[in-house]
This record gives sequence, C-alpha cells and structure tokens, in this order.
Amino acid sequence: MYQLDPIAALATAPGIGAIAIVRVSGEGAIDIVNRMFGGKDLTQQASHTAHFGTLRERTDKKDVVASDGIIDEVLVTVFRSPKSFTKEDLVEISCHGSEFIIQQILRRLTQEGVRLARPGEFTQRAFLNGQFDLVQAEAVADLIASDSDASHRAALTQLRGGFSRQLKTLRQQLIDFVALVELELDFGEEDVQFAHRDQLRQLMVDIRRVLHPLIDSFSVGNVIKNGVQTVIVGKPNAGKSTLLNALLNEDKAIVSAIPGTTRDVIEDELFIDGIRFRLIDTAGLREATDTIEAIGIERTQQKMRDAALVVYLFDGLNIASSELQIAINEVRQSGKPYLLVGNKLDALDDIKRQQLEKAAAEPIRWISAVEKTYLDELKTALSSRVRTDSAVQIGSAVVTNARHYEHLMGTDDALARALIGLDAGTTPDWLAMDLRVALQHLGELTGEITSDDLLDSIFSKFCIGK
Ligand SMILES: Nc1nc2c(ncn2[C@@H]2O[C@H](COP(=O)(O)OP(=O)(O)OP(=O)(O)O)[C@@H](O)[C@H]2O)c(=O)[nH]1
Ligand SMILES: [Mg+2]
Repeated sequence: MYQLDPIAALATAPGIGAIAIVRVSGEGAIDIVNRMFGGKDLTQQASHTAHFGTLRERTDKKDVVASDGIIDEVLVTVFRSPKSFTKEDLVEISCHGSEFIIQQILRRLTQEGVRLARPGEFTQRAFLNGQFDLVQAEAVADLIASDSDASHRAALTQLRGGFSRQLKTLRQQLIDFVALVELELDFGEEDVQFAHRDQLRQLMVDIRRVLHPLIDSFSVGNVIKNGVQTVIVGKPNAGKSTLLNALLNEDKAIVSAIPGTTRDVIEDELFIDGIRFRLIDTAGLREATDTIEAIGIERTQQKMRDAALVVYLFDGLNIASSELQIAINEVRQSGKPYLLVGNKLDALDDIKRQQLEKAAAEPIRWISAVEKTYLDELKTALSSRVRTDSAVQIGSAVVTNARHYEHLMGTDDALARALIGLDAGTTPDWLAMDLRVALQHLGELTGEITSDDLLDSIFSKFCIGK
C-alpha cells in the first residue's frame, strides 16, 4: 500500500450545515493530527474509532485565536491504512461549520507539514491504491455532481461495481486467447492452432452480449444525467409561454395576446418524479413577418431537432380540425416522441373539443395553462413517457459517461471485425490485431490501462476534498 505525503481539505460543502469535516490523508496523518489534538493519544487508538477533544494552536505561537489556544472542539475519527477510503492513514476532523474555523484548522495542519489537496486527490489516491477501478472512480465524480434522484441512483449502481466487474472477467479470458493466438504467430509457417476457434468465437459473442445493453443504455444514461430536452412547440398564441410559466411556477417568459411574442428560446429545468426535464419555450411556428422572428423560428426548429421529447401545444379555441391534422403530421414526421396537448380548455365548449378529438385520431391531453388545470396529469405523462420509452430500467447498469461509451463502442467494433475475420478464416496476425484493439478499449474502460493524462483529466473534474 502506498502512503503519499499527507494532504488535507474540507470534505463537506462549505457553508452548509453546522458541522464541517476536514479530511487528512497520507503518511503520518494520525500522528500529525495527534500533535494538535487535546484528548486521547490518537496514535494509540484503533481504526474506525471517534474521539472527542480540542484542536489547539501550537504552544509557541503568540497570535492564538482564543486566549486558551483552542481552535475548536472537535470529533476526530481515525482510519488506519489500509482500511480507509484512500487506503492510507486517514483522519476526519468534524468541526463547527464556520468558514473561519475551517481556515484555522487547515492553516494549523499546514504548519505541521500537511499540503492542501488538489481537486479529486483523495479519490485519485483511492484509485491508485486499488480501492476501486476507474469506472467506479468516475461514478464517485458523478455521484458528487448528481442532483436528481435518478442520476444519483445511476451513479451509485456504477460505484458498486456495476458493469466493470463483469467486463474485467471477460477481458481476462480474452487476454488468455490473445496470448494463444500470438503464440501461433511464433510458429510462422507451421499451420498450428492453439486457440480454439469455436471457443474464441463464443467468447467474443458473449462479450458483445454484455456490451450491447450497456451501449444502448447510454442515451438513457445521458438523459438521466443531463436532463430530458423537452421543447414546447406550436403556433403563435397557443399558450406555450403560459404553459412554461405554469409548469415552473414563475413568470419566466413573457405572455401576451399578440401572436409572435416569444422570439427566442427560453429554458429552465423542472424535476418530475426525480427526472430532470429541460423545458424549452420557443417562438411560435409560422411564416415569419420579420428577420428577428425568422431567426427565432429557425432556432425553434433547431431545438426541435435536438429535443428528446416534444410537447406539441395547440390552441383549442383557434384551430380548425384540418389544421390540427396537418400539425400532427408535421410532428410525426419529425420522428421525435411527442405529446399532443390541447390548451385553453377553460374556454372551450364540448362540441368543439369532441370535433378536435375526432380529427386528431390520437389522444389529446387537455389543459388550461392559464387556470393551471390538469398540469399534474401532464407532468405524469411526461415522466412516464421517459420511463417507458426505453427498455433500460434505472438501477441496472446505465452508462452515463461519454468516455465509457466511446470505449464500449470501440470494443464492440473491434470484436465485430474479429468475428468477420474469424468466419473468413483470416490469418492469426490479423485476428490478433483486432483482438488487441478490443483489449485496449476494454482495459481503458476498466482502468487497467491508463495514461497519466487521462487520470489527471478525470480526477481534476472532482472538487477539492473528494
Ligand atoms: N383562455 C385561455 N387563454 C390562454 C390560455 N393559455 C394562454 N392563454 C392566452 O393566450 C395568449 C397567448 O399566450 P402565450 O403564452 O403568450 O402564447 P405563446 O404560445 O407563447 O405565443 P408566442 O410566444 O407568440 O408564440 C395570452 O393572451 C394568454 O393569456 C388558457 O389556458 N386559456
Ligand atoms: Mg410565447
């Protein structure tokens, strides 16, 4: 087990709650904290034990904080290598959550030779000491960054081992095969086969079977992490901005009776059942009357292309049956999942409503954006749409990370090529080449092959103290 130079940082979010935790990890961490601790002798305490006491200024110091030289009353938890998060000696100091106290403690630690940690450095050490693999390390980053229930769950699943354990086993089997294939190369002209071709084929098929659901889960994973891009589109005056405001419960967008009020896209996020929706209000779709409106409409179309979900909103009072049918056709042609929403139910008579329902020949979700009626039903429809639109259940391994996705695809491509080669009876050197590429991608995925640049870039995404 490596023990590097001691580092320290605030491990809790600053300014939140009455208690803060300062974390110290590395060679001599326990001894160092002990020197400033008034209480039991920490060097004699077992791992995973907590001790109440005081943190004190150095006795030779004159500019002490309090007259008695006490910085704070603290609870100190001792973790001994290798049974800690970083696998190094680690001490967590729970102190009062004041910015001033935290600064004093960190300053006091640096007096004792502790260095302030860089972002993600604790996790990086944990990774270097084999606490977990890279996929899990990145899951820690995602976990810290996750701000919706669903993304939190996805990150937790990855942290617990998720798909990486399975991939590691398969990679090991593939390594064994590659070694055999490469051994064949050494025999050159002689026509020997050490690697059993049928077994190799089976293994490659098995690996791809593991890869495919993971690859497919990426779009869902992205949705969980980054939110569902949901555009509200429709003709001018349909009530799009009114609906956005009603869903957000604030006056974000300007509403007026003049068609063409919204001229640019307006965005905000909304959580429904733990899923983050990025709601986008757009300029109404029609022939533009001026340049600015034309730009707005072009942006609407762009947003619609990027969207994961479209809410097509129409004004039930001012739409003819034939217009509605044309509109529905247009949304269908976009190929996006959509909800057909009819607005202004408050002012609509039953006969008109039934006419429109008949013309639409598909379910219309009726609301009144002004009176905020049936909005809960609309929200439920939005979230269930996202949940049912994909076969992947949240909770099974979901790939949320673009780098993982890239290497999953890379592995899959290489294996596909190797399989084609195998069936065509290619020479061992070609086979070995494709398998090597597959191994490279697999290794980078699980962190068994890493470059320093990659590590630095991954861990720099963490915040300090993690
Ligand atoms: N009766 C009734 N009027 C509504 C409702 N929703 C919106 N309106 C009215 O319809 C008009 C247009 O509303 P907006 O929200 O600005 O419409 P928009 O779709 O954003 O329009 P543009 O930005 O011009 O494309 C306003 O006068 C609203 O008060 C509703 O549910 N019932
Ligand atoms: Mg508007």
